Amino acid sequence: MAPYTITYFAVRGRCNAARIMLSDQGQEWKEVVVTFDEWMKGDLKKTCVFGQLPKFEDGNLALFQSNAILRHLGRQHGAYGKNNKEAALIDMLADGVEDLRLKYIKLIYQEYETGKDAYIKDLPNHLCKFECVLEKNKTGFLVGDSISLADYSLFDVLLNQKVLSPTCLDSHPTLKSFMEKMSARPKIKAYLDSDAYKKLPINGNGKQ
Ligand code: 6SG
Repeated sequence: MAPYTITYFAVRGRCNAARIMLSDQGQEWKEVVVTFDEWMKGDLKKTCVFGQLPKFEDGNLALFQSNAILRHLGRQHGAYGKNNKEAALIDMLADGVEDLRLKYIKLIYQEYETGKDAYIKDLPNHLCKFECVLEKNKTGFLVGDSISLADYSLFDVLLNQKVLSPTCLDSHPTLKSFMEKMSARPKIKAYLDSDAYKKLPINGNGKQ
């Protein structure tokens, strides 16, 4: 058993991409689920570097910040490019995904009722950037010819966009086929079909 522990709320949220990567890489991990009441006591928060979850433990290494966790796993499992130039492009793409993720999180937690229509209307302007990168690279991955942490992160964020707006990929055939190929990877498929995955809501406030 790999020495990995994820401490987080009972949501997919900011751990979904890491969980998908761990599954695809054939890794096991332990989940420590933190309830709202436990979190509100404040004892755990005090021990978190930025006062937030997720916390990820790899043996005696404790990591916070979901994207740092993804990059650590990318380095450990060969999902961070073949060289420094590919790694730089992977960082760039992962940061692009983070921009869309932040916009999505803002919608979900701050302005779902008032902002949803405008968000969906603007979504193609974000999706087309990733569509373009995938079209140019031609390998089915964002960078180089093998899967990277940026692919896992994009896959996760797009799963959420499809729930929010089921038709959003219809005008983006390359993204659609990216999603199909990622979903069909046997270990990802098994994880997405698992009860552990299905029982988790996407977000902490029930909106999606
Ligand atoms: C929330 O924002 O779940 N962490 C969140 N919230 C609690 O006191 N940049 C970093 C990163 O990438 C962002 C971390 C992130 O890792 S994730 C956190 O720690 C805090 O700030 C989204 C999520 N939200 C659910 C939630 C948190 C507080 C209220 C709703 C769970 C449900 C109730 C309590 C805990 Fe809840």
